[in-house]
Amino acid sequence: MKVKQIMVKMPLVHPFTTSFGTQRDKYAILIKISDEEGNIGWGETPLERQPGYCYETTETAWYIQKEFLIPELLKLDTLTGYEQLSEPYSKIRGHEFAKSGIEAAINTYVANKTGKSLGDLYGSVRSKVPTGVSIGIQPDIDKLLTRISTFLDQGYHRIKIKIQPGWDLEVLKRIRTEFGDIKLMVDANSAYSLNDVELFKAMDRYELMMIEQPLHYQDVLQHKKLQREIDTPVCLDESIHTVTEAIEAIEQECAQIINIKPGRVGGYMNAVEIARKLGKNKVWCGGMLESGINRVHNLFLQAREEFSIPGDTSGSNRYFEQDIIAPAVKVDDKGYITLLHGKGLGVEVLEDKIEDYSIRQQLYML
Ligand code: OSB
Ligand code: MG
Repeated sequence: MKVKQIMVKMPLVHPFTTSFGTQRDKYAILIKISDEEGNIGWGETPLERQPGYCYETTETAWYIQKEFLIPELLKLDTLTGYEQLSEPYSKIRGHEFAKSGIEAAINTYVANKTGKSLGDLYGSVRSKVPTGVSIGIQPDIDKLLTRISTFLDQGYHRIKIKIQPGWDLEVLKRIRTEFGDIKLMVDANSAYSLNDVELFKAMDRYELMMIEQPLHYQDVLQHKKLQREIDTPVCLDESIHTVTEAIEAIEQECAQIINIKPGRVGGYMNAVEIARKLGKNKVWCGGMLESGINRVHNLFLQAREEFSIPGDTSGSNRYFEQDIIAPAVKVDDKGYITLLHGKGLGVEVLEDKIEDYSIRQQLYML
């Protein structure tokens, strides 16, 4: 068995600004597993260069995979599933995104080898999924309104805008005036505190689907205090890293909804478990500006029945001039993405395009 780590840098067609910074390129680690019989599997660890969204970065994940995760994988004689690694990986604390890239590659490898679609592994039941778009902070409100209008014209089912102090109530007022009762939500990426309760109360009038991660990235309990004060559902993103944390946050009424990012919760099987345990209307699938590889994984996850809320998985062209899969992910004019239930990923991985984006590669074998 061979394992390849590939660091890619993919230029974004539009800069993506959140309360923690601006990204102009998508960095990710691609993982390719291959064996002597020619079976292969692709996965991705989508992260950033800076520890802005979370403490993991592309470099910490590269290191954790190289030093700890890949050596354990190479010890296996035959690879049959990620559960073979749960014991050794449980001794490596945190680093969920690093683990999830390996997991995604193993899932694709196992699907390919057994002639199944990834959808069979993830329990997909739908052939197409409704989708939304996450729009970063723009230089001014008019630019934001233009962008929203473009995405609505393209069919997207719901609009998520990033907010931060000074870019919140006034922006929402303008959006409601311009676009009426579109499906709308906000993501604060932890830019506020409990001192801002009045501001969130004032947000209730805009009938948002939810407010994502308003408070500190490590906090859960203060979100409960906020949720008690407002009608709009609170959704947690940054604060949730495990299946248990997701279940507890909902049970303890700290939030009403969890944004499941498979990478943030240690992989797709954990994501499936959270969805199974919480059920419909409590979960949806977020994104990390993934390349086509994990974009397809995310789509198969969302084809499960629990994912009734449109996710952040937009079409490839919303992020990249040229994606690394063919066909690229496409949103139809009704805002749906149709899944391709072939073997494994169900799409072709364009290795020549990956070479164009590659900035570093390392091959491992015993
Ligand atoms: O908070 O959901 C987030 C992108 C990078 C880091 C954090 C977040 C996001 C997004 C974009 O909102 C989701 C996507 O389009 O993939
Ligand atoms: Mg978020």
